[in-house]
Amino acid sequence: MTLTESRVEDSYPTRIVATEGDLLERTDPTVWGSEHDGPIDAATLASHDAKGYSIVEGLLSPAEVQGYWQELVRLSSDEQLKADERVITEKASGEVRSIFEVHKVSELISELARDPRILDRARQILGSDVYIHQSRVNYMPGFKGSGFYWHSDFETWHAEDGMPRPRCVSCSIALTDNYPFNGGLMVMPGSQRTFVQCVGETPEDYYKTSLKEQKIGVPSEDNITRLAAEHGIDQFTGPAGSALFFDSNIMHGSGNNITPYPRSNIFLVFNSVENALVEPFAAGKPRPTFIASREFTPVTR
Ligand code: 6CS
Ligand code: FE
Repeated sequence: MTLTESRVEDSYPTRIVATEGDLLERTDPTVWGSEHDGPIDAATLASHDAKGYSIVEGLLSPAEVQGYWQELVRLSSDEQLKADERVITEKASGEVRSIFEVHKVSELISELARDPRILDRARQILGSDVYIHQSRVNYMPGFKGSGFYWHSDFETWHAEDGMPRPRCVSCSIALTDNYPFNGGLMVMPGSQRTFVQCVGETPEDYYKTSLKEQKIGVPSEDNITRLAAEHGIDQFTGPAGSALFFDSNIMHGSGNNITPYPRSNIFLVFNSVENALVEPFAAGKPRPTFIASREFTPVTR
């Protein structure tokens, strides 16, 4: 087998050795399915295609939110789990920041990942069967919750996990009220159509620091400024139970949370089974499977 046969084409080169990264046009659709393929109506699908995100108010009932919130409290107070490598703590306070592969840690959240209100939307947006690429809870505790700098998830998943194309969608479910002032997720609508090359090679075992604070794989301030000028910034706010579906390549970030009000979300990341991971495009070896699953079996109800 020649080298060219074994190498999947890299349409989105990143982690380059250069002084500045270029803005590359995304050569893939944002939405692969049609309004006939699931619960999302034509207008909402068209809006998601344009903006790279869509919101479902009240996806979970107050009673369901209460149940998942109690599950998050149970998980974050499980001392045995705290020693697990899937638990990421806050750099400054040591409080639980995220729990990865949470759909395998919690049966309740595993059921949520198969819930048709979520699964059928992910399938419709991606136009295929899907599997869970990554799941996590972000606690963003009050007073000490630190945010996430501007980034594209796909840039990391392409570079470090070997995700070929941005045929991947995240569903963020608010388990606490998301206000503008308690670290609400900010997105640049329409930015998913631009792939921002990042400068700097991926350090070995980078996930051990990047999940606390990402410094490599983040766009330059000039490129963030260009995208913000072109697309503006929207903020995902809404009552607990709301869900945000967002494209893997949309530029997003969140601020710190110094208010008393936690901003806790469950994230379920669905990748198309047509977009299974290969070798990393810009890292020495793949990240652990609790961050980037390599079980490509479709999620079924
Ligand atoms: O590296 C990752 O996979 C994670 N990092 C961020 C900042 N967002 C996506 C994902 O959870
Ligand atoms: Fe992210």
